[in-house]
Amino acid sequence: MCKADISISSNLKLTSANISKLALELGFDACGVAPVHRLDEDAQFMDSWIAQGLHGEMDYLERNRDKRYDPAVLVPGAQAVVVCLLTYEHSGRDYHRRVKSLLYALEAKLKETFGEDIVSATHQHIFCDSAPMLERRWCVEAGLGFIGKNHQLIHPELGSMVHPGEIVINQSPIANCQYPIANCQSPIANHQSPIACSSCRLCLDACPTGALRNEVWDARQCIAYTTHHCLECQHVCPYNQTTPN
Ligand code: B12
Ligand code: SF4
Ligand code: SF4
Repeated sequence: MCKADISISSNLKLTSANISKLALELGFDACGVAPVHRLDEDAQFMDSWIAQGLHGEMDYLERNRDKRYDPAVLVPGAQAVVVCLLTYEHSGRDYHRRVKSLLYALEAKLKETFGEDIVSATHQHIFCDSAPMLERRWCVEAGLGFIGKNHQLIHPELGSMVHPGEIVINQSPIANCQYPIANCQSPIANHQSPIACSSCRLCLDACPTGALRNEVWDARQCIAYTTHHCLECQHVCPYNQTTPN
């Protein structure tokens, strides 16, 4: 199906704003869309991070790096990444299940509205946590926030207590949203944005192991590496003070 067919089958144009609207109607707390490209800078950073052994025993981070750095390798024909956020409050403990069920509902809506060809018929294209995707980086690309000194994706209004999930789509939306999807350069779209955290260092001081104070990020020093249960660097963050903990 070509783009002309898509506009005939639905009154809605395939725009990032319309995709976001459908996502919010289904219950997501935020949504943005980013054009697919290889994440060259992140790839360089992560290759050197892994070469230093800072990922510890998380062997899966070593594998599938070609896919991890480029969604078009992960999903052939990929054009854009639809990134959705669900707050901890709305996702509950079993966040993988909740985020994925909403993503499947969104996929159904996208197909109904824009045509079946919007997603790959042959490759998995719905992800939350488990896939080789640099999820936090795609959140930034989609204009959903910045990466703070605590390494978390921070949405300026929702804070960092959000779980991202993605649908990789095989059509390219027309850019018409607040943050243009073509190379989103919103002021918050930088990794480790100094503007966003400024001189704040609350999370660095609150981290019980000192992991965040080190010059290099060693995942093995993070309590979550072994127990998956530490929120200190998020509880103290001013961006989380208006959202329920
Ligand atoms: C491996 C992993 C972990 C590991 C390692 C953590 C880490 N920082 O990587 C461990 C088990 C420790 C962990 C802990 C947690 N995790 Co975790 N984790 C992941 C996973 C599966 C992969 C992350 C990854 O690729 N790491 C590799 C390193 C190199 O990436 P990075 O440090 O994030 O840096 C990236 C960018 O910031 C950028 N970058 C950083 N520095 C620099 C410097 C330069 C110069 C450049 C160019 C780029 C750059 O490059 C990197 C690649 O994009 C993702 C899911 C996914 N598929 O993305 C979830 C994920 C990141 N985790 C998540 C969560 C919720 C947590 C915890 C809060 C869980 C908990 N309650 O304890 C903690 C938080 C710890 C912390 N402060 O980061 C969420 C994050 C949500 C958010 N708001 O950011 C994710 C997205 C899962 C999800 N879908 O909900 N996690
Ligand atoms: S140990 Fe806790 S406070 Fe420190 S980086 Fe890990 S999750 Fe954050
Ligand atoms: S606590 Fe301060 S330094 Fe840490 S992520 Fe939040 S704003 Fe940034």
